[in-house]
Amino acid sequence: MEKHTQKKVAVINDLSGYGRCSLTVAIPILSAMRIQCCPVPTAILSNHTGFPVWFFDDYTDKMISYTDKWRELGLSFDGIVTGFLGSLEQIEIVRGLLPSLSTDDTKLVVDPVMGDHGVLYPTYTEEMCEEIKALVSVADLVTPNVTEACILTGTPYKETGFSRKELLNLAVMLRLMGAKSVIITGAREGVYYTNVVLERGQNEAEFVKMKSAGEGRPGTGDVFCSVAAGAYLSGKTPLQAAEQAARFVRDCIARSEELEIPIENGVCFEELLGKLIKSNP
Ligand code: PXL
Repeated sequence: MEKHTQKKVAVINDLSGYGRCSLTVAIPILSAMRIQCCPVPTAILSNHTGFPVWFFDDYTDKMISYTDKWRELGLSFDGIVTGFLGSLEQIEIVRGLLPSLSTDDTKLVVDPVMGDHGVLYPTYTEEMCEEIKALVSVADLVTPNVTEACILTGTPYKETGFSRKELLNLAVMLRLMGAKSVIITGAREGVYYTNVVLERGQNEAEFVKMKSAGEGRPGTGDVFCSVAAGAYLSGKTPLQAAEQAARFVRDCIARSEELEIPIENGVCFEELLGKLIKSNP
């Protein structure tokens, strides 16, 4: 028996070599939060799909053999975090993998990475949107942005102007689909970004409001999900997790503006990893 209290998390997400998203964000952030991060790659890309061109190598047909070895080794995880999934079949495979990576205490965090600003990512299809609902239905915590929450619940998207009641309804619908706790990220309210938190068993949502520190950037959803998942898996409540994640994303955007990082390069979260280390002693 190993004498440690460190948490161990399997992160099912893509490896995009350039642009700061998915695994290149999750691994350093979870590590800084003192969590052992074990990646399961879903695809390998040269860079994220917000650039005009990219190389995309789908990893679907390797994922079962890859995780079979973990099963043979008897590995299980305190948490499983899923992010960008590259094909319909892959979503089915991920659903099938969950039991072999889990114990009764494993928490599943699903970031249904599908799109932003009302538009699906180029590799995402309508069929995949349907299939991801099945993954959402078994999640302990889901972290969609407003676009993803709208797609999942069949709600017409608008860039801004959702009322608090409409945001609560979106979260309630996601919980009715089966997700235990819900954080909807990045609803625009004037110069603020509001995150909607509906915790397990609660009827009222909490709203975590942060003043925008600059333009939205790719990968901020991945940064948010990684910090929120790290906090949640360390025993914080979804509300505390959302507060820590929202603050961190805001600070990352502010620093990226200061350093004049091009928008498509995401946020320079590396500059702020020290904060995460200090906040999780
Ligand atoms: O940040 C979400 C994301 C994840 N993975 C890939 C992406 C994107 C967004 O563009 O392209 C490959």
